[in-house]
Amino acid sequence: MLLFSLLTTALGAGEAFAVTNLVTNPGFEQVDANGFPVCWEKAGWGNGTVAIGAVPGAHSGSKAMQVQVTGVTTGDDKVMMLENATCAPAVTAGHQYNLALWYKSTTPNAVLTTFRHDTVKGWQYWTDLETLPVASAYTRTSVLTPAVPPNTDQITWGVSVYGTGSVTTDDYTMDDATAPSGGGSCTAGAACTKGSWQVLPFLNPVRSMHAIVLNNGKVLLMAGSGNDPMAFAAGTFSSAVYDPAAGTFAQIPTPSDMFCSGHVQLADGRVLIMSGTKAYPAADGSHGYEGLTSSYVFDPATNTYSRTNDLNDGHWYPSATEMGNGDVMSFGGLRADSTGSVTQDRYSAAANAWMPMNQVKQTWSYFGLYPSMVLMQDGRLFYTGSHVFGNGTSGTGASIYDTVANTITDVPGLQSKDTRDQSMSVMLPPAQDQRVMTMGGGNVNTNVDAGRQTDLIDLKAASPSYTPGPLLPQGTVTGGATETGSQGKMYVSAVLLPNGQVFETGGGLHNRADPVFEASMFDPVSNTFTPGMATDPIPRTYHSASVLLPDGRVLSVGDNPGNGSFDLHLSVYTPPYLYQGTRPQITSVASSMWSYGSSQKITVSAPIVRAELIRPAAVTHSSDPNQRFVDLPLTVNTDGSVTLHVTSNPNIAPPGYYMLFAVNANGVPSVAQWVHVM
Ligand SMILES: [Cu+2]
Repeated sequence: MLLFSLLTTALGAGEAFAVTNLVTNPGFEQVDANGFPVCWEKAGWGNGTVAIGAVPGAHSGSKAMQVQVTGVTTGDDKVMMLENATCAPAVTAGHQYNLALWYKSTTPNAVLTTFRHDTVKGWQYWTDLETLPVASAYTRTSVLTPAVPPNTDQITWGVSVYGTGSVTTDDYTMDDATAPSGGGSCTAGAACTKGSWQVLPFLNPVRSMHAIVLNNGKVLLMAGSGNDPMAFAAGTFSSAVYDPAAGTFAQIPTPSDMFCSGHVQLADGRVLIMSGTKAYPAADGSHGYEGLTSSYVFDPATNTYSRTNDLNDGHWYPSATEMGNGDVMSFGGLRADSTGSVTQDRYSAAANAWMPMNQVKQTWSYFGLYPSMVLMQDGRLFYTGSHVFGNGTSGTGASIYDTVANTITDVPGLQSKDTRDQSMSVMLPPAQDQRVMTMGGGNVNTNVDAGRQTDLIDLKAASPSYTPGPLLPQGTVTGGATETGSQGKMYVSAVLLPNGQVFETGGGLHNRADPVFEASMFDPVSNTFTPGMATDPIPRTYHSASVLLPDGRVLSVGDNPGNGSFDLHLSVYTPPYLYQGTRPQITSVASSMWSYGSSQKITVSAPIVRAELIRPAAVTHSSDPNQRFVDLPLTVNTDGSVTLHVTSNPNIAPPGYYMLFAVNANGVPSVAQWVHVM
């Protein structure tokens, strides 16, 4: 099979360009175990008798595809590209496409038909483009589509036969007529460099402050009582699973108040949830928020929670970090009596249970609320200094915990440790480089202006220390005023993108007030921000979250200002890379079970220059210490397939499900495929 199939089309006055063919397996040469061409499907309805499959007598190569129909009086039978994220050609709304194929036909009742994938409504019929005249010898037909309708990200097409006869087709081609240079010539105006936001036409059914991307591409939105004392008093706890592909929600029975719990995906793809709210503060001031000791596992396969054994201590606002062996360590938060927890809890992957107190090493140190604890390549944990509610911890405000020696060592260099409340820390791409960045932050108690400071650290250094990074770009606040001086943001969202950049969005200037409308891209290679990305029209301050979707876009949810309301709008950011020409597609993954140190073979629709694994988000309160981008060094084989080299270090890529992206030279990523690293 010709993987990087290029077709030369005459454009204009004899000018020839090499144009990328968007069709996967365009000549049917690649077949599955049953001999049926991969990335193609039989479709249709009605009463005819039909035979559809690969046949010899190809226009080129050894296989063609034939539809042979007898006795049809109602309905049709089709040969079409498979309607899935991998096989269906990706398109850009507003663009037109040249579709062409070779065919022979004995029936006048055959048309070239198209279907489109609506980002809200799913797959649906688009239009019939052309009737194919009867032809006894191979004939080429070519047609230009209308402009692709809004909200369309993929199309499929093929031949539909609605009368008796046979049609044989081969050598399909499709290219973007709007961007004939095949990438780099963006026609989407400002979106070409800034990206664009879409506020979805439906609302989040729950007041969720927790967003967890599941290994089926859906998003678990957990609210619990949703920071609503009335819901807590009524025992009304909620969560929902959002399906970005269908634009639908499933409401999930929620057995406990998971508001302000901790969460992380386990190695098997289930989500471990720990603690939550035992009590809101008492009206008489006799106690503050109290943390549950209960813990649950959410199973994406059944959309159900099941209870585990209890934690050794309450942890309201805990951290949760998956370790290289699949265990989960949890620190900080508030106990059942509302005081700070100094108990380290550890969930054993082998036992599928929280370990008894006497089996977990203890330092009896208080790491605060939602302390961001990042797993280092040597198995130690880096407390970045990102936390929630007030000042940083004593000392330098950042530290390294050696889980084996059971020692805590202060890390120097974090700027303004007491105004990093609801800053966000991310391990920068690639995880192999072991660099962490901490962005922004404020202080809900002093309520000073949130800051612009960022800090960078190289955890591979013998004695890691933070160094100041570039200042966060400034945006506008309430009323459209431009930020000045040292004004920045807390409630920062930082999302690792498949092109290796970090998208920074949302936030606010003060405690549950004054949303900042600003978004930027951070490039870990040049250590610079590109300011001026399109801004989310919805404020995203306290209890907001942003996550990378498997399609390469970013979903933002939540906002819980000081008046107690909760913004239920969802918005989706389309980064500039999705306007830079056609997307490469991962057309096959030899195995979806990946072991450490292995080599993995994939095929792609067009040349790629980079591939990586991105761990799905599990974010709340600007805290997702497990977020990481694991580079996959690649080899392009002589047959055009690509071999990816998987890290041998589970501390670089803790076990679990990852989104596999392939990226072309324009920085355009594929849609992700899920792989299971064990
Ligand atoms: Cu909160």
